[in-house]
Amino acid sequence: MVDYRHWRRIVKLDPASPVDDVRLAEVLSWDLDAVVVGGSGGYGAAEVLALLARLRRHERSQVPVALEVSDAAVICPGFDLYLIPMVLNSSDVAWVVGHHQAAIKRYARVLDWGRVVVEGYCILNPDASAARLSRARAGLGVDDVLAFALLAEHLLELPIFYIEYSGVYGSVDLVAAVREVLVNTRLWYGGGIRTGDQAREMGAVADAILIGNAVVEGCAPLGPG
Ligand code: 1GP
Repeated sequence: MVDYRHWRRIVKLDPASPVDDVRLAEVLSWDLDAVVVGGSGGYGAAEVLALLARLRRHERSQVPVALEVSDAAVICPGFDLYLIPMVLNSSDVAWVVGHHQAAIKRYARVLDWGRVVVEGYCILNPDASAARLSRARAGLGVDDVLAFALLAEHLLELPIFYIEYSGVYGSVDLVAAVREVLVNTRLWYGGGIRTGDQAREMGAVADAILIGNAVVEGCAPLGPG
C-alpha cells in the first residue's frame, strides 16, 4: 500500500471544478506528497476518470493519487488509494456507516481492502457543502472535538482524524489541541489555506494539510517541489 502516513502536503482536486492544463501543471510542480480527487458532488465517474487520466499523463506527476469516495457511484479503478470518509459528527447514520455498508454490499467482491483507508471526519464549518450534505453538527466546542478525536483513535482505531473547515481557515489552537491527544491516528487538516503562511502555520500543528479551493482560486500556498 502507498504509505499515506508520511503525507504532509496534499492537494484536493474537485472533479466538479476542473482547472486548465496550465494551472494543473503549476499545481503539480508544488512540493506535494499526494493528490486527492474528491468533492461534494456534481460529478460522475466520467469526470473522475478524466481527471485521473490527466494526472497520470502529466510528466511531473509522480505523486500518489487517491480517490476520496463520498459517493459510491463514482468509484473507479486505477487509484493508488481509496479514502473513505466517515463523518463522526454527522447526525445522520448514513454518513457514519450507512452509505459505507451499502457500497460494501455492492462492491465486496471487487474491493481491494489493501487500498482502502478510512478518514474520521469532524466537519466544523456549518456553511460547507459537506456539512449540509452530511447534516453535521458543526458548532462544536474544543472539548467535543477532542472527544471525537479520542473516539477516533481509541474506540474506532481510525488511521486518520480529519478536521474539515472546507472554505474557511480554522482555529490553529483547536488543531494544536487535537494534535496533543492523538498518538497513532494521523491528524489531517483542510480548510481555507490560501497563503504560504497559512500552510506553514497549519502544517506545523497537523500531520498533513489539504488544499482545495486555493487551486481553483489561483493562489499558491505551496512552493515548488
Ligand atoms: C476540502 O479540506 C479540503 O475538503 C480543503 O479545504 O477547499 O477550503 O482548501 P479548502
